[in-house]
Amino acid sequence: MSELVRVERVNGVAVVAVNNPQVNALSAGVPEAIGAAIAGAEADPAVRAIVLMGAGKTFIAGADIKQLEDMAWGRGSAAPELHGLLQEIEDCSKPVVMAIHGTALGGGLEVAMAGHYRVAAADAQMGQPEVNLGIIPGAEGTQRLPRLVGIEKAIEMCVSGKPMKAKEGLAAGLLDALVEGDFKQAAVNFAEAVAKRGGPHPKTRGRKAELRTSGTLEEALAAGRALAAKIKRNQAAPMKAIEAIQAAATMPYEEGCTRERQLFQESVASEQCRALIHMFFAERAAGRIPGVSKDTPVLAVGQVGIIGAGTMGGGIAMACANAGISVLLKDTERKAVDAGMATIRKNYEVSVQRGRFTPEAVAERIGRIHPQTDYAGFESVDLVIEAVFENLELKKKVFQEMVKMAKPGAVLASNTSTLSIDEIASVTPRPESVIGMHFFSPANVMRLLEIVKGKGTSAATVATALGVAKKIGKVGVVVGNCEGFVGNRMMFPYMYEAQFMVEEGATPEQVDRALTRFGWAMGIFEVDDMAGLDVAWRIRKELGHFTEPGARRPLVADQLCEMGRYGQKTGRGWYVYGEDRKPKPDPEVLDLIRKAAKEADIAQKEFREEDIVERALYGLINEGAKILEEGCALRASDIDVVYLNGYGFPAWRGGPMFYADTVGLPSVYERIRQFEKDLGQRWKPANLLRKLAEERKSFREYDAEREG
Ligand code: 3H9
Repeated sequence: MSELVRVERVNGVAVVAVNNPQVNALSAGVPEAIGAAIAGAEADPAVRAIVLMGAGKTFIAGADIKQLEDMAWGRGSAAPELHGLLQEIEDCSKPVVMAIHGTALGGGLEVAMAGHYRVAAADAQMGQPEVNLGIIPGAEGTQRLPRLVGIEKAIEMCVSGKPMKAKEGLAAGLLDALVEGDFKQAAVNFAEAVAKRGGPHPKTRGRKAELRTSGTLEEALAAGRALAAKIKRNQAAPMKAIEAIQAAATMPYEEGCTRERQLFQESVASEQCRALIHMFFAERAAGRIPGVSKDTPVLAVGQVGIIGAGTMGGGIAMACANAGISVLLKDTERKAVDAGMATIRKNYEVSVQRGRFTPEAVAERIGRIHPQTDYAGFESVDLVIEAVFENLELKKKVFQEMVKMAKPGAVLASNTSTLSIDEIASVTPRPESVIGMHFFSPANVMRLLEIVKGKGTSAATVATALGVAKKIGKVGVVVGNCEGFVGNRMMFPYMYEAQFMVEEGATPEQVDRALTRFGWAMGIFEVDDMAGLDVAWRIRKELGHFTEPGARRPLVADQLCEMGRYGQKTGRGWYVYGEDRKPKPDPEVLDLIRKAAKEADIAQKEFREEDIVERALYGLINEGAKILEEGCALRASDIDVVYLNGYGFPAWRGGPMFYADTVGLPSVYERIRQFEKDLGQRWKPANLLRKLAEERKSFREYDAEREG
């Protein structure tokens, strides 16, 4: 018997444990080994029932995504052929009990649904997350799931990709029991009981009654499509999943499976699938840092000190409290701390209203946050995060205090979005402990955490920051200490090109419409209004943008700030905002733009949507290539992770650098050269972009060569 599956006998029950670390994926050989183990147990007269479970920390987490990636890129691999295996399991003459702990995802849940019974540990989760990879369930998940949980729930699970918790799974009909205590023994006990009770044991594919909806099938499908359009805008796979579920409801089982297979094959061959699989591995690659290994010492952070109870400090406190970390939240004055706590309470109230948390869970979280005006207790925390106003002198002063109060070895982090970590570290005697932890607003919601490594930052400090990121549910991306780090540095050329286009004849809403149609969550003018125009204004001054002789400078943004039009918070910015807080075009702003353009003698022209997208995005991509070339980002894929998780770039386009690859770097480079000729020096192409274009390589190939 292959090592991929271990079989043991507990009384009259054969326990088959899938053993393919790290997550028991259905890699080549695993389905065959499961099939052989089941067949062996069925043939063994001493076996009365079979339990299938996962060895290690989880049940089966799905098909091997490396194999799917090969398929998506046409590299010859095929999806695991599970049809035969699932039928054999379901047709087994002895009861097969699927015992789920950890996660049963994708192909893992599909295997589980072929069993006659399913039991799970209380903290187990089950889901069909294939849409997150741009595909649909390909091993009859769209056919068996609705037969267990009904059409509506199946649509919801396959469209959202979100896993279901065990308790909900039991209520929905996906599970037969939750088990407690010794997991394996409990599953064996269950298997012995069903074997004793005798057959016939239920086959999921034979069920019909659950192919139900609360209204008509058409209504359920329409609701599913509306959900897909809302939460997975522009994505093809969720719509295909609904089509496959429709087949389950309207066709005999085998025909439904054939339809599912066709739709699966279509989705796996798509650009969206390649982009989303790229992002799956990009997020995991971001955690691999040269010089940081499993042996690097990491502080197990159980308590955090946060300095500054404003928007950022409060959001960071909530992110930590949500993850069970206790927080000392300090500000200089009682009024400031009280205001911070009031905002935190208000935010949590909204979560309760939306059903995200129970009032008890909120009380527990708030109880973990301790407001204070002094440094009491800071001597025992492992991590201090400074989140005061974005001003270098102020931050230096706070760091001088922090280093005195914190215990030796504690990590000292700054939430700066633009300032130099090396400058900040220079006022402390231990730069090895200083690091940037740049959260994105709202910090309790946004997944991105830019981890800024200064020149003195130690590997242990980086490892601790990455560990905290994971613990609080963020994607940590380690970046270098360049101006604006990765995200904001790239944002500026993107934002300025948008403003220049407006001066040349486009309107803010036209630009925003083009960008949101491309897939961005929001247009850049709307983003600017949300972040506050004063924020970018201050950074422009601080970083000395446009000081080069002859540099073109946007004409309107400063004027809007001087008029007190800071965006949403003042009700006016690039747009005007009413009660509903929705942006509306403001003729006053258009007049201002046209007047400024006339005075500066800027020629006016018509912009097509594709011109807008190209110019804005190529500004972003060219800066990304410069960042990569300077080593400020370790990989092109890290930049993609930053843009997806912090800036609302569409996941199904795979991030800006991946998008550039799909256009082709030679064309991107040629277009940027043309922009340089037409629009000037600021469009000088990055050397790395030129080099890759000349070698006809992609950013993905660049990353792969460097990873070795
Ligand atoms: C599918 O099943 C299609 C079917 O319908 C059948 C079609 C015929 N394959 O995330 P982590 C690796 S589609 C290969 O850090 P965690 C991962 O890259 C699939 N590798 O751990 C990482 O490697 P490394 C549906 C996988 O504890 C390591 O395992 N299933 C796979 O935070 C640890 O991962 C999914 O979409 C895989 N399936 O989270 C599930 N999964 O250390 C995707 C993980 O070298 N996976 N790896 O970087 C997950 O959601 C999380 O990994 C999981 C564990 C929750 C399981």
